Amino acid sequence: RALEQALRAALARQEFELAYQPVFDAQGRLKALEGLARWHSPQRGSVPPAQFIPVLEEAGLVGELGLELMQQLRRDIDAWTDQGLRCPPVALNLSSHQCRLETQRERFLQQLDRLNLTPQEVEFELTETTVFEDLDSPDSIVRALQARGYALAIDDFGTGYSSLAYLLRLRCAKLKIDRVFVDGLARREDAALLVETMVRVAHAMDMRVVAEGVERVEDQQRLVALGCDLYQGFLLAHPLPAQRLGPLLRAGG
Ligand code: G
Ligand code: G
Ligand code: MN
Ligand code: NA
Repeated sequence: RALEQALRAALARQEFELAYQPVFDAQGRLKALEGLARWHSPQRGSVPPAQFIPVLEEAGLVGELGLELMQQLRRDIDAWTDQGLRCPPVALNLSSHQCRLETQRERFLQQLDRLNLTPQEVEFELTETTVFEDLDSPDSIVRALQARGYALAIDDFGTGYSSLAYLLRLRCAKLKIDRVFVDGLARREDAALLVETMVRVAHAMDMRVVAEGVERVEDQQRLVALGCDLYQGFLLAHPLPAQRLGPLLRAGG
């Protein structure tokens, strides 16, 4: 495919960057960042990850992207540090396709070591496809990350068919409630009931709850009332390029 060829070239030319979406607590303090892949192609312009991640996955290249983004993260953290800025932990998304092969898992862990990305600096977001396939493998990347002290978050919670089952198989630090439950929450009693239940379950298992896709003040107010811990969404901040995070990081978290 033409797109696949273009993506191979883009990886070789290091055309991918991370954008960082801030995550805040109810008092508006910066608590985390989510790193999101961005491809600025000279030929195609900005291509959304929803278009290129599946192609990279199919082509067996999403692991390469992951390694590249870790390097990008190291550079960005170093640049912030040089400017006297301190950043909260940055969460990277982990795709099931990037840890299928033992060689991929080894390269992933080696890259973390080589770049000296510590658990204070980086966390990982997993979806249930990632978790279940991986946990069945004898040298699971997810277990290896946990053993090394990296915080894990369950992403897009509530949208898969087996979300509750994996709470039993893996202890994570954070649970990220998918935006389908957050959108219009203030006017939807059914959604509010589900969010309330998810918060109760998460807290009982000693997890912090992150609401994703917060777009309205009234929805956030409802989330606060329901006991969510952290908030992420266009209402609060869009994903930003590293150079534009300065003022936020200076304000401190
Ligand atoms: O970045 P949004 O802005 O469009 O991201 C769309 C989707 O792509 C999300 O589901 C997100 O988890 C996924 N995504 C973004 N960046 C990465 C990445 O670096 N690795 C993986 N595996 N998925 C990513
Ligand atoms: O699947 P994941 O949770 O990693 O997806 C993150 C995606 O959600 C990114 O594409 C990001 O740009 C997008 N996103 C972040 N905040 C909002 C929001 O408030 N509304 C919507 N619709 N998308 C959001
Ligand atoms: Mn995510
Ligand atoms: Na998500």
